Amino acid sequence: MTKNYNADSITVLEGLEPVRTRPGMYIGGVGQKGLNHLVYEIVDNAVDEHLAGFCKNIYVTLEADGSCTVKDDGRGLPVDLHKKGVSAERVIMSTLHAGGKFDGQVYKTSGGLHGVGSSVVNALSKRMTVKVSRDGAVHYDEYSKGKPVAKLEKGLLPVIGKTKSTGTEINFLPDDSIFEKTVFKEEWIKSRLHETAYLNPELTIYYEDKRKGSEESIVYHEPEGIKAYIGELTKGRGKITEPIWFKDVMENTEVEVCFQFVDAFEENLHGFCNNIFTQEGGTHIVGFKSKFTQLINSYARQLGILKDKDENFTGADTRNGMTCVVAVKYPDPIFEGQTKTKLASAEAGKIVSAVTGEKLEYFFDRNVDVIKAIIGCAEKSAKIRKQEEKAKTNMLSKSKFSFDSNGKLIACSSKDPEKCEIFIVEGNSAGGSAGNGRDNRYQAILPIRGKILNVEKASIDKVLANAEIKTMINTFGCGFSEGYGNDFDISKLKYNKIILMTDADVDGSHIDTLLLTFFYRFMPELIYNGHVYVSMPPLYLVTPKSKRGEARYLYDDRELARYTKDHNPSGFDLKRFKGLGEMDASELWETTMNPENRVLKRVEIEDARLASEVTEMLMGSDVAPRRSFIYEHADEAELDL
Ligand code: 28F
Repeated sequence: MTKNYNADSITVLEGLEPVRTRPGMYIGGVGQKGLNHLVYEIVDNAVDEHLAGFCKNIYVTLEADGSCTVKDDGRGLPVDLHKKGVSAERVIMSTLHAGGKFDGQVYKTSGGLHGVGSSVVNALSKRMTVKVSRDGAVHYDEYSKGKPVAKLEKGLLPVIGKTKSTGTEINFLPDDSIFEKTVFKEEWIKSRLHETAYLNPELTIYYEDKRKGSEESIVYHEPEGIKAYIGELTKGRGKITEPIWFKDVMENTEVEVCFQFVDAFEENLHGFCNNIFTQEGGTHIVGFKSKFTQLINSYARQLGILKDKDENFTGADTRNGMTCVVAVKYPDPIFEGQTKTKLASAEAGKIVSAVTGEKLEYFFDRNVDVIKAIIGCAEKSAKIRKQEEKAKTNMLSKSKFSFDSNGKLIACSSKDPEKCEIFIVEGNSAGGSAGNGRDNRYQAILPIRGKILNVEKASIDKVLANAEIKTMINTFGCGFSEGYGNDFDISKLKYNKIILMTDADVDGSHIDTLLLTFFYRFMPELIYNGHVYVSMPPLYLVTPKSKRGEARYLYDDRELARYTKDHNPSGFDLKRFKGLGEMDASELWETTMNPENRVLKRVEIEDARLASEVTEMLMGSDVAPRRSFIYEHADEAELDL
């Protein structure tokens, strides 16, 4: 049973000011991602109350006024007097890192970015109201930009009503002086809520969007838990096995795994720790993978499928075609990595490995046909791997794969990777003017002819045979990883920025998409580490008829609309740029390449799972939505100041 918290069990640090001056430190960024993080933060607290065993329902509402309301039916935040002489609720909401100490039983969804708590959301909200139902009364508090507004009576919250229920309700309106975008992106929020429901089978989450034009309400309740999640992830694929599921608790750590083999040439493995999607993996994933590989190899030998002289299947062989969720509930986890989503707690890995061994041996001993089907997948993938290794070695050995860029690269003079940037330019004409307009000390140009290969479906030897792909691999210098060998080494990357500079039309966005798919599939770390950018050439040039005014470049239709609102249409000439080739070298430099005033959008794939769906979508039939997707989901503009 969880120890009963009350006011004096809260350790507090002072002040919310740092959150408003450096919000990126606390929620990762003030773009779309940071905005959505506010919702996750509050929802996570309600989920913690569920994990503690007291909350069954959570209500998430995107209000018509742009605010968000989250409500749960847990015990209700403590409101009694804290030793600081004010209500515990106010201490929790208005000081950083306020929170209970970990007593081992409570699985907090906190750790790194995740556990900053509701006080950060409060600091970054223009308005926040808190209603706590407990002890028969509804207690009310209100804040503006983190500063308390409601008057306390002898340190206690005003009571605004009577109630028989218990729970916490928080409404917050993001502060538009901090966030550039204050419109929540519902697909990310819905995906996260659905994922949370899969991970917590006894929880029901009621989602409602009341905003004009996107009204909808959905109930997320997945009593089948991650078995249903696997069913969702393998929808429409040819099934090789049924979902295989097991769950156990060992040393106060809950391990739950579900996987299924499908007839596809890919591995799809998601890890979670205390409901946090561990995008960068960690010990729980390593523990599962190593045990699974060991088991498949030992069964393959026991069944005489692998002979003594045969080498073992590699890990990747045994997981080819596997879609899997590994979810652990581990008290006081340690997270590491670029986005604090890599579980570092070694103990967790050991426990996952032990539970996996015990449960799968029990299952495979009683389902020989299933283990045989799984081994069959491993055999198929080992055969293809060996063929590809052969193809790759003779490809590498042939001088064709020499380390030049087939003479197409317009190199820069500096060799300092930190300073150098490379523009991938569509077509030779634009390449020409980019070559003349650039700063040749730090800016290299790689013109690519027409469409590059669609790597989404192609096999590795076809990919390596493609001239454009080969040129890029050679030019970047960091190799690539195609899933088996990991020959990618980001420390060898020769450029700090890889900038896609294509026409702002359908063809250009198709090229962007093909390039992004190539990077995502073969050099994902380039994206994770923020090296990939999309340039934003101007769409229009407005030249006032009267000599007094000066010509101006406009970068999108919104700027044009604003310009035409402030200037009468007959007073200026409007030129629409159809492609980069229409700009001469100095225009291209001034508007799109000069770090002083260019606008670059950093490509950042927040969630590998969604990204792979996105790559599917991006590789779909119609091209149009691609450019909008790339710009809509890229992070805020990287202004080189
Ligand atoms: C709308 C978002 O935040 N729900 C929450 C609780 C309940 C307790 C609690 C929360 C004490 C010191 C950590 C109540 N009674 N929904 C929410 N429900 N926090 S947040 O306690 C805070 C702890 O800091 C609670 C007894 N124990 C805990």
